[in-house]
Amino acid sequence: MIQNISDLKELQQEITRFLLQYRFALKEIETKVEILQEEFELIHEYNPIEHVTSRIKSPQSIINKVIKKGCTSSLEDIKENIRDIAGVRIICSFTEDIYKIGDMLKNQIDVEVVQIKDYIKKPKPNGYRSLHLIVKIPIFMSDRMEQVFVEIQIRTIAMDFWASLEHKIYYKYNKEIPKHIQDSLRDAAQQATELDKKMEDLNREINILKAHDASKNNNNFTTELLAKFSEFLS
Ligand code: 0O2
Repeated sequence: MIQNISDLKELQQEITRFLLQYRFALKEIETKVEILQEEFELIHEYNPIEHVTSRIKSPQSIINKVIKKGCTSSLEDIKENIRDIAGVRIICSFTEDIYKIGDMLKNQIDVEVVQIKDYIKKPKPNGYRSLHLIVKIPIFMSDRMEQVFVEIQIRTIAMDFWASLEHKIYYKYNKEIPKHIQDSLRDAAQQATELDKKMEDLNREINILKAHDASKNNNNFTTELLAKFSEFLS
């Protein structure tokens, strides 16, 4: 119970320290993703990540979830039960990239995956698709180590386009959404899925053509080299 200014200051400090661990956790995950992205570009000459965003949940949104989940308002309880206070969203080019990036993060020894929600294999009834990983990572501070939960959402541009607009339009609409609107929403999600498939097929076809061209160029190069070598010997 707050009785004086010093109690208030203590509470303020406690909240600041509480939120700080999430800021540091976001930085760690962002760095991990940046490293994967750079390595991919340099080694594989391909960048599977379009862009990355991150956010700390707003205090109002945290309070809403505390009420929804019925947990107590102690910081300890909030930390244990609200696992998406720190959130990173990774937007990939193609669906297969989502699983590649997910696996790479899962394989890092300091990343403990505590929950996977695959809304791509099993979309939500409204059509929402995305891969969610709830991970726990250690954060080292001046006087202690904290294990912090981060929610990583991985999705394609089309999935993100649908989710961002749906979020804006309906997601937190508190009343029952009329059936025809729900149907249209699901239909739009289906179109986004088809677009993902189409782009993936095109990408696969172009990759086959590129590989074919590369092997033709290699063959030409070898033939030229052999011709020069026998010319040199004669
Ligand atoms: P915001 O405003 O993005 O923070 P749980 O945390 O497991 O108890 P929850 O939160 O329903 O239950 O888990 P879930 O389903 O994994 O959702 C977590 C987040 O995914 C949501 O956070 C949204 O960001 C996103 N999400 C989930 N379902 C939908 C959906 O139908 N449409 C859109 N646009 N986004 C969705 P928040 O806290 O609900 O919202």
